[in-house]
Amino acid sequence: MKKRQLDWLKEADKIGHRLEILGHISERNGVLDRPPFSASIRKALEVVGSWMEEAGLIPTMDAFGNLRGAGIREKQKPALLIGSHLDTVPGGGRFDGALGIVLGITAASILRDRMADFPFAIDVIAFQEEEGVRFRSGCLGSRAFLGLLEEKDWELKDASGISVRQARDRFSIAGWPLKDPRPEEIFGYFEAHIEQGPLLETMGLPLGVVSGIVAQQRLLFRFRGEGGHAGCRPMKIRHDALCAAAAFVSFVEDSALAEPEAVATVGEIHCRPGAVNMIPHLVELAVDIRHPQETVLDRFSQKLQEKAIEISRQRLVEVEWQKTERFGAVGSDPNWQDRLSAVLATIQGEAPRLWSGAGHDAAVFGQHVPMVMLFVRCRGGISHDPAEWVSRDDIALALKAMVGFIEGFLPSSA
Ligand code: HGY
Ligand code: MN
Ligand code: MN
Repeated sequence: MKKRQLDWLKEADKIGHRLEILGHISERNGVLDRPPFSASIRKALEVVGSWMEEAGLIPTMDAFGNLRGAGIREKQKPALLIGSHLDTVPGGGRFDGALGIVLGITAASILRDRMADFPFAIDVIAFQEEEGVRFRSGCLGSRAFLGLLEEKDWELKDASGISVRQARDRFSIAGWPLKDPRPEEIFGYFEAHIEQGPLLETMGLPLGVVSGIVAQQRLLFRFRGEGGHAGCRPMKIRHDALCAAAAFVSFVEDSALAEPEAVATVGEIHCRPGAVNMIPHLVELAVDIRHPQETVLDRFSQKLQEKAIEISRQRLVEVEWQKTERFGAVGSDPNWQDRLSAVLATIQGEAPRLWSGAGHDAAVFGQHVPMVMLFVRCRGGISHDPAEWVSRDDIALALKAMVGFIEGFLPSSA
C-alpha cells in the first residue's frame, strides 16, 4: 500500500490544538488539575474517546476506568499498545501524559489504511491513574490493566478517606462497554513522553531513547507528639511533632545528597492542628525516593526508617510509617531500543539513550512485555508545572519517530 505524503508540521499543529483542549479540562479554572476518577478526567476521557473514533479506533473502558482505543483486527493479532496517562498532577503541564496519548491516536490514524500489513493491531490506551498523587501510589491504571493490583492497592485511601475501590465504583462512563482486558497476547508497549528533565535540551537534540526507568519508593510517615499552648509550655518539656518531622526531613535531604544518583523529596506534609499558637501534635509526610538500582534504594529506605525511630526515641514522639509504593528499576527492551535508535538516527543524526528519573506506565509493562519509550525535549526541562512546553517542530519529529518505529515492524516487502 502506497505511503501517504505527510505534512508532519500540519499533524503537529492538530496535536498541539488537541493538547490545548485537554489542557483546559481540569477540576479548577486556570490551573490544570485532573485527578483520577474525577469529573474532569471523565470529560477528558470522553474527548479522547471521540478522537479515537475519528482515528478508526474502537474505544472501550476497562473495569478500572482506563480507555482503550482498539485498532482494526482482521484476525486474532497481538496488540502493539501505545499509551500514556490522562491524569495530571495538581498545577501540572498539558504535555505530561497527554502528549503520548494524542501522538498515539495520530499515528494510528496515519497508519490505519495499512493495518493489514502489520503483524499486530495498534491499540492506544489512556490510563486513568499514573501520577500517584491522589492515592500516593502510582501507575494504578496500568497495573490494573495488567491485573497486577493487590487488595492493599484497592484499599489505599485519598485525603478524604475514599479508597481506590470506592472511587472506581462511583466512576463510570456511559456509552462505552465495560470490560476487563482479555489476557490476550500483547505484542509490546510503546510510550512517548516529555523528558521532564534538561538533558535533551543540553544536548541540543529533540528526541531520545529511554534505556530504563529508575526504581522508586513512596513512604507515608506519621509523627505523633504532644499538643499544647504555644505560650505556656516550656521548650524543655515539649514533644513537638513538627520539630521531629523537620529533623527527619533534613536527614532525608542530607542522605540523598550523600548518595550519588539518589533523589529524595518530601513533597507533601500535613500538620495538625495547624494553628500558629498551638504546638503541633501530629505531622504526616509523604516521601518519594528514587535510584537506578533497587538494592541501593532498599538500603536508603531502611536508613530513613531507622532514623525515624532514632528521632522518635530522642524526642519522645511516636512514629509509624507505611510503604505506599515500591517499583523496581526497569530496563527497556534492548532490541526495541536499537529499533528506535535507528529511527532517531535518520531523523536527528544520533540517538542518545537516557535513564528516566520519572516513573511511567512503561515501567509496569516493561516487566512483562517488550517496552521502549521515546523521550521528547521539553523547554528548560520543566515539568509538573504550568510552564511545561514542547515546540511544534519537536512534536512533528516525535510523531515521525513514532510512525517510523511502528513501520519498522512491517515485512520489508510491504
Ligand atoms: O512521579 C513521577 O515520576 C511521575 O511523574 N508520575
Ligand atoms: Mn507522566
Ligand atoms: Mn507526571
